[in-house]
Amino acid sequence: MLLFDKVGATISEGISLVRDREIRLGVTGLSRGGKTALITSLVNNISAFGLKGYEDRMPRFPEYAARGISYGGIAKSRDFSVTSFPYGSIMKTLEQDPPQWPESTDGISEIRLEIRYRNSRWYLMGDEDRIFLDIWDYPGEWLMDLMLLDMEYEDFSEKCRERLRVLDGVVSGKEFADRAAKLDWQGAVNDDDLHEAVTAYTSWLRKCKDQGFALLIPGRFLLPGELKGAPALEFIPCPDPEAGKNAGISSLYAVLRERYNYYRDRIVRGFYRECFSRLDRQIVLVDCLKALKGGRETFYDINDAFDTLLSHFSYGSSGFLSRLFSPRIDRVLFAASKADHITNDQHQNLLSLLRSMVLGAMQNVRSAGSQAEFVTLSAIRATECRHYKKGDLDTDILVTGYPDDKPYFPGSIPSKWSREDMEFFQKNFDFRSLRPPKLGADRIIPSMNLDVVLHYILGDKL
Ligand SMILES: Nc1nc2c(ncn2[C@@H]2O[C@H](COP(=O)(O)OP(=O)(O)O)[C@@H](O)[C@H]2O)c(=O)[nH]1
Ligand SMILES: [Mg+2]
Repeated sequence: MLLFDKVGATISEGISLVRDREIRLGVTGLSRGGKTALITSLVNNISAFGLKGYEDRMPRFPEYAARGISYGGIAKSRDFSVTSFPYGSIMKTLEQDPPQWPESTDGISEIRLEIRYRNSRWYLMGDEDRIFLDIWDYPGEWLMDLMLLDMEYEDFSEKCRERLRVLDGVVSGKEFADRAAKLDWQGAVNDDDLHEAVTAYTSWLRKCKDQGFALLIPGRFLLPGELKGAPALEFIPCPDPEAGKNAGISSLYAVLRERYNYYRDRIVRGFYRECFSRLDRQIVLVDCLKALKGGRETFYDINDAFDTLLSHFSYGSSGFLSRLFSPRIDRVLFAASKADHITNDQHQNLLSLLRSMVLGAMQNVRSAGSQAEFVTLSAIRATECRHYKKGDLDTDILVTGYPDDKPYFPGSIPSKWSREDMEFFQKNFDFRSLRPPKLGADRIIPSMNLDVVLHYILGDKL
């Protein structure tokens, strides 16, 4: 009997190996876009898998009931060099009285969950199988850096000059330009002067980011993670296209080119190899409301950023990255995050807007043979939408779980970009900073469309 059990185990293990047993899911988006909130909510909701009555929360995840899914716990990470996603401490802040939103973090983190389910294959019928969902949180800002893999220092400098020119009307780059022009590019490095120029460049990037711009390089200047203060970040683009011509090997120009190369080859490529190239699926969070608030430039910048960003998801045989590694993302989900800021009647518009923002990027994904879908999402839902009818007034309104918050109608969302709609939105939309919801006795985080996300990410693998 023992022997039989053993053989049985080996056989089913053997078969399992052939099948997908792990899904590596990347969650990305620009900082403050809602990544931490989404991962927290995913972990929280998945840990409720198998609880009585939970299927009522998953109407659009039919595999949930069909496969008898349950939660197997947080599994050991396979990569000990990566920070664990701090689920426990985030739950503590959410369960405080009053609840707090989790603090913002940067850098990569990972959490691996075990999910159990009943097998549907005839030869395994009734057996319980398991799949690991390995979730990776990484900043979208780092993703922008992937374009550097293809660039020499000269190309990088050229690209930055172009960005400085294009954005100049919105965020002046004069401070940086002045400091960079004062440096002696053919002479030896003066660390203090260089540092001031780096600081000026970083502060320009930061201001652009505050305006909602997304295509900002190098990404680590904004979110350095463990590289804070490291010499690898002490470089800047060269403002003068001719400066490299007569630069000797110990000149400032040569030193910065070398630092740039280090950044590209070690840091960016390292991120690509360790994290990005191993993902199977990807959720891209887009904070459309923030883009709308930012106005025309921001809106188009995010469009461009997604084109650039998503060109790295498309690994058709001609993609330059496919020559280097073998990425395998087969599904991308674009999610308009924080959708609890709008009423139900506006979701269709938000979805159309999201589509219009990532249209170019989408075509890349699809032509590479991957699938892409769109969804509106609230990971940690702070409001509920109710219908209000009194006299002539007939409208959807939002209510929060806090008695001192008055119900309100935030306003409507344009379904696509137009100057008039955008101006109307900026003037009239009531964008409140919402307090996080108080969790009930079941400690399950309320959300919106999380079942759609889970179906898309997990459904076909069960
Ligand atoms: N109302 C609401 N706010 C959210 C939601 N998700 C994120 N937020 C807000 O956005 C902020 C940034 O989210 P976070 O997950 O930390 O972003 P990250 O930087 O991408 O990890 C949070 O502190 C919340 O204020 C959501 O589903 N609903
Ligand atoms: Mg975060």
